[in-house]
Amino acid sequence: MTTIAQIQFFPDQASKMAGQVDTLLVWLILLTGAVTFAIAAVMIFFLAKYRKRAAADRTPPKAENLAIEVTWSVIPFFIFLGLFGWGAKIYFNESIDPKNAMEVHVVGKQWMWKLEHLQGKREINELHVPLGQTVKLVMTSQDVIHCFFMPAFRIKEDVLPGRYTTQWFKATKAGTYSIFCAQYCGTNHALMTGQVIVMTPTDFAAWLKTGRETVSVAQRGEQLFHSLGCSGCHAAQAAVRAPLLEGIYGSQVPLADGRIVHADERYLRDCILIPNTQIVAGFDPVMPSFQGRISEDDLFAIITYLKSIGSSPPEANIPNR
Ligand code: HEC
Ligand SMILES: [Cu+2]
Repeated sequence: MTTIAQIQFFPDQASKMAGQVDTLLVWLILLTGAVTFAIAAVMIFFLAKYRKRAAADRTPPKAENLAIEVTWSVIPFFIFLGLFGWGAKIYFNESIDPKNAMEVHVVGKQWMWKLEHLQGKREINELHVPLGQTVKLVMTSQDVIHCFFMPAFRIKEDVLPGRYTTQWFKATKAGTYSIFCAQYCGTNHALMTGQVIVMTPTDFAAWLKTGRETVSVAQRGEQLFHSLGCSGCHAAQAAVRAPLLEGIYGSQVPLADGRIVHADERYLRDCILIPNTQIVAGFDPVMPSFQGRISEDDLFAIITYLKSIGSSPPEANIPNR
């Protein structure tokens, strides 16, 4: 149970980003607070000065003072525009796709978080991560809208059915921090919590080896790629003319309708579930939809496999076993 003494004014700061967000927030509170108090002070002053019984001079002033009016408009304008710029900078920094990140898959469902590391290790309501390593979460929901919220890293992002959303963080302090679902998602929403456990890289490597033996997500994806029949069309020697998928991730794909799209996780997902919405230029729309035939876990695995086959030639892609 949380006691009064444990309630913190600010949650732990477990990343650099957390400090940046807090500094901005403190400045925002100070500035808006200063404006609020200044206006209140002037109001109270005039209330007292011109109260009914006071013998104050009540003739309306004749002069308008342009200089004062311009000053009190322009200075706050630039101050608050500056705050906006500062906030936007942090926001964009949080929104970019991080480089060299360790990826973790997150599936929200009523009422738990299912997480999977690329090595194949799975967790429920717990996320183990190494200290000092950028972690990218690729998230989706199996049912309703959830929201993956980790206050100690000041990040929060909706987790939506039928779509991938991402967020990233880099822990700078070992420890155990809370995970919440921050979007009301039904009866047990309040119980949809978990923990991030930040460990030293060595401890993390040891932790990954615990539990039962797992195949990597990419390997599982490769097996699915064959068992679901994708390779029947997408292999180099296939009878159907379909695009080769080596190096597809991160590339620019020209579509039949003239658009050029960036092949990210979202694009690959849509190609598999709703292929008719984006036909690759120069190919016939013969790919069947796999909607309803593939679980979110398996879809993640196939996409991870497609990402892993990079831009190298196909024969170099036999994963080490
Ligand atoms: C019947 C043959 C066929 C099967 C089976 C098939 N595809 Fe396709 N796929 C195609 C064709 C043809 C295209 C190009 C036209 C289009 O975009 O729909 C395509 C396009 C794609 C694209 C977009 C490629 C690009 O260059 O942007 C991806 C990704 C993809 N398929 C993945 C898969 C996966 C994963 C599976 C298995 C779950 C699969 N396909 C099964 C025929 C097939
Ligand atoms: Cu939820």
